[in-house]
Amino acid sequence: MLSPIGNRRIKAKKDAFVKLVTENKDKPWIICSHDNPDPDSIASCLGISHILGFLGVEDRIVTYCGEISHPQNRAMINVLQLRITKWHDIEPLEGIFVFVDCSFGQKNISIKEMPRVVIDHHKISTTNKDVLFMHDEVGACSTLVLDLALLVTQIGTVEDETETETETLQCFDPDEEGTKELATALAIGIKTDTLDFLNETTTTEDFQAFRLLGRHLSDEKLGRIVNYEFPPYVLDYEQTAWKNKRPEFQPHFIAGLGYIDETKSDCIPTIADKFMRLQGVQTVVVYGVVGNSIRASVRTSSSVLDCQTLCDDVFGKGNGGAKQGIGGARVPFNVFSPLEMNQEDKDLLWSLVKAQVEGRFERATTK
Ligand SMILES: [Mn+2]
Repeated sequence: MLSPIGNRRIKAKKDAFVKLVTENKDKPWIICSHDNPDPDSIASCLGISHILGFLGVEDRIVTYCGEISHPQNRAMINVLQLRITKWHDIEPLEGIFVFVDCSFGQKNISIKEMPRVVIDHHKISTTNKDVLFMHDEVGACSTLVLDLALLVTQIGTVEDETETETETLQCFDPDEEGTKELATALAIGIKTDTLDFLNETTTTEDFQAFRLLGRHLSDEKLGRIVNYEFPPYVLDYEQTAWKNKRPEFQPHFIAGLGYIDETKSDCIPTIADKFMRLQGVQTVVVYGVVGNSIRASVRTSSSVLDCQTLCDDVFGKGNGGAKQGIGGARVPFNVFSPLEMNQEDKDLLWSLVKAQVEGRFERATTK
């Protein structure tokens, strides 16, 4: 048997979780990610589904709202052949809801059902006595889910010709089919949510979990996901960004991409990350108009610029968030929807957006 990671809070709630599942194993279980799932929430949902299956729940579904648009996340789903269904595509379901990598009453989950279980690693402000919270502030939800999978065991029987023996089966079993894929998913969840272990929320438990997973994952599949293929439009937009750059702001970099289709909006963070690697660049803002709002990715490694302040200064307080030099913003146009404008008005709007954003950026970086 593999040793658990040793998170005390997960251990303390394990029995209550197993009891709840066992008592309700004949009901449907609905495992919900936050909106726009990331690798950590996808892997954690998959892990919870695996644990429920081990405990005898047959009817279970993993679901989400929003989009899975980042090419790496799509690669993860394809390479590992994960089954995850859009909330809108499933029949209205009655059953037991589990919220994963998020809690209820938050902006980042559009599913409004009340969960019976919450498993999360973010700060949680809401509580409810009817909800089983499995929570601790570690670097990734995947770390907590792996620990739970290592803690959950069952007595099974093995038969041979002469006798029946009982043995303890562990939910996370490297010899079981599908464990390699689960281990690969959880490893990517930890790797991305901790920003390769550089994020200040990273704990020793995240390292420990990753080390254990490293022994049981598929190297080949991990490689295909880490070095994911990206769609050609990323290069098109990269070219636009390069052409629209404002060299006079060096070492700060800003580029507008114009109007971007919702399904291609992942190119904004992808390009921002790439341009941060440019020699001499300290700050990057890449922005465009997606649907009914301006969307931006903000990055800085500058010792004098604070990423949150930069987001606030350029895009307005309350329209963006940042931590650890990585941020983003979304500024809605409200009733003035570019989607309903003619080309002339759209062109006018874009030049206005560009002048405002870049003017504010100049003031924010030179103050
Ligand atoms: Mn997470």
